[in-house]
Amino acid sequence: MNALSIKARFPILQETVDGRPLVYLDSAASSQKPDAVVEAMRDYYVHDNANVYRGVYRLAARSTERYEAARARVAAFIGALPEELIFTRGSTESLNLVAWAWARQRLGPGDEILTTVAEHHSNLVPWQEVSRATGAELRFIDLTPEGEITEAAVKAAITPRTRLVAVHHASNVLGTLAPVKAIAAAAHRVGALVIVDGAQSVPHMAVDVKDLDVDFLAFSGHKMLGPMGIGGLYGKTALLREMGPFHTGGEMISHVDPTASTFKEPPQKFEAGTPNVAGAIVLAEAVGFLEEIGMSEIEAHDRALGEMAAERLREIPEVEVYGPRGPRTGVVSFNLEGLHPHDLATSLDSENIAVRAGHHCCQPLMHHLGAPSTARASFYLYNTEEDVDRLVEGVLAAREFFGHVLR
Ligand code: C6P
Repeated sequence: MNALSIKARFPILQETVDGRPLVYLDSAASSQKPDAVVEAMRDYYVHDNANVYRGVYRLAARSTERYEAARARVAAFIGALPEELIFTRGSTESLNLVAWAWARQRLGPGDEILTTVAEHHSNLVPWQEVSRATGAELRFIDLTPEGEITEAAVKAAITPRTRLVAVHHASNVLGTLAPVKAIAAAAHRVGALVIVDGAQSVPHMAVDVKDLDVDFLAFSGHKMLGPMGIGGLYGKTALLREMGPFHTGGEMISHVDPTASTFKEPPQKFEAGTPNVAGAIVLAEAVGFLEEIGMSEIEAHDRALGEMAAERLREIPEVEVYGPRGPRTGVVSFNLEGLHPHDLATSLDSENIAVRAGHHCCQPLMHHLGAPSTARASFYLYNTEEDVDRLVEGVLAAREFFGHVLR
């Protein structure tokens, strides 16, 4: 995989500030977009724009066909059937859909929801609210001190009362991977469902929902080269069929009387109102781009850069790198002793290096790690070893500049 030639296909990464190119190390927050994706957006609005399902004219039919073709392509990317993929605004909406349309309808006192303190707030707060509304108890799988989920801890936490297990696939703070397949098997043994937050895995590795045997999987298009405002929820057909709707309104109904309605089959049952047609079509284009490069190549590339950055940063005595050594996605969280991560990120920005700093929407995990906040570098297919060099040089320059504070 030639990251340099891939980088050349991302217009924003060709721009310079003070003659220096941007080193973009915040893909976990949102990825950059290749030319083909930017063009696909324009192409849809120039040639095919019309609302879907509603019109009988040819333009509307074309738009509908492209929307459904996009569904089939994105579904295939995660090993799903088209009818098992609901287009949503992203991971947050997908997780909330399950919280409202499944959990709030099915759970009650005596039931348990199992999750971890390493979840992004989007995969924690909805379950807190479900617990408050239904009386189901929210329980936590023990993490290792470094923030990992082990199979043993999962087995110890699951009880006959567990009805739902909600876990991340890849951590947005540590880049660690959860043993999702084993979690699903353990949950299914007690009749519980598993919802996986795939926001940080689907963009970076081949994810096959059938192989993992998860019941629901949430992901975001904007983290995988697609546009903002589009993402997906995979759900097993039988579950989607028996669930009631989330939002209600146009095009999700089959018949409406003044006082009651019947609903379409999934996925339309869960897509009320005008969907993000352009977003879905452009996301399919992004999926094509990722497939062209190859997900196993992308996974190996991101992991190699993440591990290289972690090792090089660990060599700086004043730097603490969080999380265990070993397999990770291309995400590295770290701190420079004596310096607030916001100051570190601002210093890196002055070198045209973009990293995120803060709690990364994971306050309970920060508490677990004993760090109120961290700086985070996240790598993707367009990053190069030179980007790692620039990051390490930037951290050394910050150490130099703030030396009086650190000493
Ligand atoms: N994490 C980050 O910088 P949305 O915003 O709905 O596309 O994704 C939410 C979300 C859910 N789960 C995980 C594991 C995530 O990482 C995110 C988004 C970004 O880490 C923005 S907070």
